[in-house]
Amino acid sequence: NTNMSNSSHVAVLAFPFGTHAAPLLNLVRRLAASAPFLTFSFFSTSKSITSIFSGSKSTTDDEFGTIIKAYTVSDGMPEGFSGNIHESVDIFLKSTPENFEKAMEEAELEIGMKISCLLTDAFLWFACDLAEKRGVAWIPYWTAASCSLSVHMHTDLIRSKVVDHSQKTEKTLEFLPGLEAIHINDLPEEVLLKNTESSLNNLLHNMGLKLPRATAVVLNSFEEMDPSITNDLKTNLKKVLNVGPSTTLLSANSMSSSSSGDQNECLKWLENQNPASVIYISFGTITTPPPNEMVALTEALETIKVPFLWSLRDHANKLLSDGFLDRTSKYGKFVSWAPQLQILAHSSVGAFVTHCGWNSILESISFGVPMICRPYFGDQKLNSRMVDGVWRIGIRIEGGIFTKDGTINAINLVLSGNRGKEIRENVKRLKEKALDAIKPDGSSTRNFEALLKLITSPS
Ligand code: U2F
Repeated sequence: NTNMSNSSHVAVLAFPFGTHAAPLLNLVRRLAASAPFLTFSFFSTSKSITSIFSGSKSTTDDEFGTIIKAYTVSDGMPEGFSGNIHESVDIFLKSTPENFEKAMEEAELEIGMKISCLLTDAFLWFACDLAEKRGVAWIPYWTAASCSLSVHMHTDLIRSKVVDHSQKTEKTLEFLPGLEAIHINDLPEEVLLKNTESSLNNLLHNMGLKLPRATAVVLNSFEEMDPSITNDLKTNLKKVLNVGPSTTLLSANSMSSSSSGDQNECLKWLENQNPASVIYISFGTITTPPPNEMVALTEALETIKVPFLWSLRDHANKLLSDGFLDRTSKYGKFVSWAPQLQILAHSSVGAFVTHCGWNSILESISFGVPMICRPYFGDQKLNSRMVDGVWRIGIRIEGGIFTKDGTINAINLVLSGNRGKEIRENVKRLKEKALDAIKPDGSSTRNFEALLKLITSPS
């Protein structure tokens, strides 16, 4: 119904840190391609917009001409601010929701159309009130896994069960569907902290309380991955729509090595390696392992001389020991940014050493690559327990941190050996389920269509 859709102006509110805004923009691009009469305004900080919109302040879907226009919101940072990410997040959060409200009013004036729906990062729980004030739908997008969403939904219950913090290590979440194998110690640190102890933990707690009021909660996952958690979420939320993995992700298979994303010639390098022989290493966009772990990891690689491709930010190069780059140049390659999708899609890659950020895990599954997990913060320990103990598609590094021997064992175990074989078969099976979910009659496709219906009909 053209008239109906014509009146829809979707405001998209991004969380501008880590890998949150890019998957949200991917989702919006998919929606724009399917609903050419919608208008999308995308709100984020200037830095985030510059990085995800690759230069231009709006993006057009070529086939349909739908425009997604970017609007800048203040990040609250004083001129010349040089704090760390945690400080930046705190300052940004203090500027909300006023910064978003101001930019939304500007967009409405400029476009000449009232906002009819708020599609936001789930972190931005205040959007619940903004939407209710405007009488429009709030549709939050959870950019991580179902397991972490579940523990934030059940934070009060978990806190009531874990009165004595000394129980932390051994106790499991046997009272939560699908999370029976999770240890208290695997939880994001925010779950057990008091709300006053950090603004992120306040945010996550508030989010858990507000989400039941959302029109629908959208997840970057697929139902078949966590059926019990999905069912449990469905009993606590109005609508749960798993729409992943993103199809743009899977089209990486067809990207050519000459594409602009591979200035460092990673793919050319991979061409010269044996099938399933290379260890790909990346710790996402925020984390660098501490110096002692960098030493352990490099010593392990040098001892077994396994071919490796390592995405390592420039500032972390100094953590490598003198001469390491030269000594390993025959079988190792360092780049400051890698075309991760194409790398994981390459047949030479045998395992992914990862910090267990959700995007990395989903990408690894989508290309059937087993994982070696060294989680650092937030949802990562929880994700890694699921990878190792529930989905059985990878292993957690022994003792939780990189040691030379532990790393050698992990690499040998995943690349060869019986457990490695089982892990490889499991991840291939899960990959097939992911592919099924995004087929025309798959669960994620049906959920995506339901989402489309929600945002195209006026509230
Ligand atoms: C936060 O995660 P990160 O940004 O640290 O990590 P990922 O979720 O794994 O996302 C990293 C993305 O960056 C890409 C990679 C992923 O899409 O393909 N990338 C790349 O293209 N080239 C590189 O050299 C390195 C990375 C947070 F820390 C996590 O705990 C959360 O799970 C996550 C999602 O909420 O956000």
